[in-house]
Amino acid sequence: MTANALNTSRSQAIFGTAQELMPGGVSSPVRAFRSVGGQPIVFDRVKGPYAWDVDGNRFIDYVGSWGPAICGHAHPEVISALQETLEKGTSFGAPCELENHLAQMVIDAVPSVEMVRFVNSGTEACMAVLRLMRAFTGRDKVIKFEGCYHGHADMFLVKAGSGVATLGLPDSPGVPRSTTSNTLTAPYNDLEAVKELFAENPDAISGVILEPVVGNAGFITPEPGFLEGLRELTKENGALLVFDEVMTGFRISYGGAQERFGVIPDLTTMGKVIGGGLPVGAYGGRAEIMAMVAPAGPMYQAGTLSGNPLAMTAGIKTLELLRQEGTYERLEATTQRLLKGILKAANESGLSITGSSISAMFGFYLCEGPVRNFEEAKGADTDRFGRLHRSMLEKGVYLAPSAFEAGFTSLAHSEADIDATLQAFKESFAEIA
Ligand code: KE4
Repeated sequence: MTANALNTSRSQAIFGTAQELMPGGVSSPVRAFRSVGGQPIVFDRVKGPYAWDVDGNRFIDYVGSWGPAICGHAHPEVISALQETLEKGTSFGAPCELENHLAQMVIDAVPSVEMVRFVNSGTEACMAVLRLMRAFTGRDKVIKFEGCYHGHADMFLVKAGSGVATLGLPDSPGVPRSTTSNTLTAPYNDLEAVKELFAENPDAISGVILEPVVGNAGFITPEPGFLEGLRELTKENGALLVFDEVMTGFRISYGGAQERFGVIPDLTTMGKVIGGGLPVGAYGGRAEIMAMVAPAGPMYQAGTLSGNPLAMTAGIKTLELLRQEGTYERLEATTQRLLKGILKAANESGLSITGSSISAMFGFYLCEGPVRNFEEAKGADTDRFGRLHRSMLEKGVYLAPSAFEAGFTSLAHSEADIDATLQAFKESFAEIA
C-alpha cells in the first residue's frame, strides 16, 4: 500500500463528532493519537489479530485492547460462553458460582494469591491495594517508580507512565499535595534509591508497588537482582512488596511475572487478561492480609458490578484457553521473532534502536540502548516514533499510539502476520531514516 493511500474519511467524520461530545473525543487519553500525530482510527470490529476501521481498512493489531486480547480478539469460545451466560442475565449484584470458579483459577495460578477480591478495573485494584497496604501496616507512605502506571487514582499520579507520560503531563491538576505527599518515588532498577527512602522514612513506609516488567514507559525489564533486592528490602523494613500485574498477569507467564522471575510479593493486582475483554480487575495475596478486607475485616472497598457473571465468564474461558499446553512457548516464539526482526530492520536502515521482549510483551525505543529507567526512556526520539506510527498505519499495522507503551502479541498472530508486519517495518524504517 503506498503512503497516504489509507482512506479514513469515516473515521475522521466520526472522530470529529466525538470531539464535540467527549473531552478529546475519547474515553481514555492515550487513544487520541496526541503524541503520534494524525487522527485516531475509529474501530468497527475486531477478530483474532485484526482490527477493521469504519472505512473498511484492516490492521494487524499489536495493542489488543491494551492487553486483554491475548487469545486474539473475539475468540469464538469466549463469545459462545458469553452468549450462554447472557441468557441468565448480565449482572446479579449477588454472589454467583462463577466468581468462585474464576477466583479458584487465579489462586491456583498466581503464587502470591491465597485470597482474591474482584473489582472492575486495574485502577480500582491498585486503589484498593494501596488502602490495604496502609491498613495492614498502619503506615501511610508508599514507594512507586518513575514511569510506572498504577491507574489514575490521585495518590499514584506522581511521575506516572502510560497516558501521563505520553502526553507529557505534569502530575495532574486536581490532585491535592496532601494526597501525594505520602507517595515517594525512585528510578526503576535503582535499589540504592529505595534503600535511601527507607532510611529517610523509618517505620513509615507501608510498602513498595511496581510493575515487575514495565509496560507503561515503553518496555523496561527488571535488571538481575532488582526484584530480589526489593523483596529483601521490604522484609527488612517490615513493609509489603506489591506487584502490579494488571498488564503482566497471565501474559508474562500463566503465573505472571512473579512466577517467571521467582520473586513472590505479598500482594498482587491484576486486570485486563482476567476479564477476557470485559471489565475486571482484582487484588489478592496472603490470606492474613486479605482478611482485612470488608466484610471479613474493617478495610472498606466495594463495587456494584464487581464479579458480574458476564465478566467472570469471559475471564474463565480466557484462562482456560491460556493454561493449555504450549501456550507460552508459542507466545514467546512469536514475539521473539517479531522483536528480532524489528531490531534487524531498523539497523539495516541505520536507525538507533534498542528493544526487548518477554513472552507476549515487547517494546523498543528509537535511541541507543540500554533503557533501564524512565529518564533513559525519555531520551528516545518520540517525533520519529510518531512518523513511524503513521507510516505503519498506512501499511496496515496498528501499533500503540505512544512511544511510552508496550506492544502485545496474541495466540492469534500467525507467522504470515509477523512476516507482513516485518515487511511494513522495513519499508517504514527506510522512510523515516
Ligand atoms: P485500568 O484502570 O486502565 O483498567 O488499569 C490501570 C492500570 C494499572 N496498572 C497497570 C500496570 C496498567 O498497565 C494499567 C492500565 N494500562 C493502560 C495501558 N498502558 C491502559 C490504557 C489506557 O489507559 O487507556
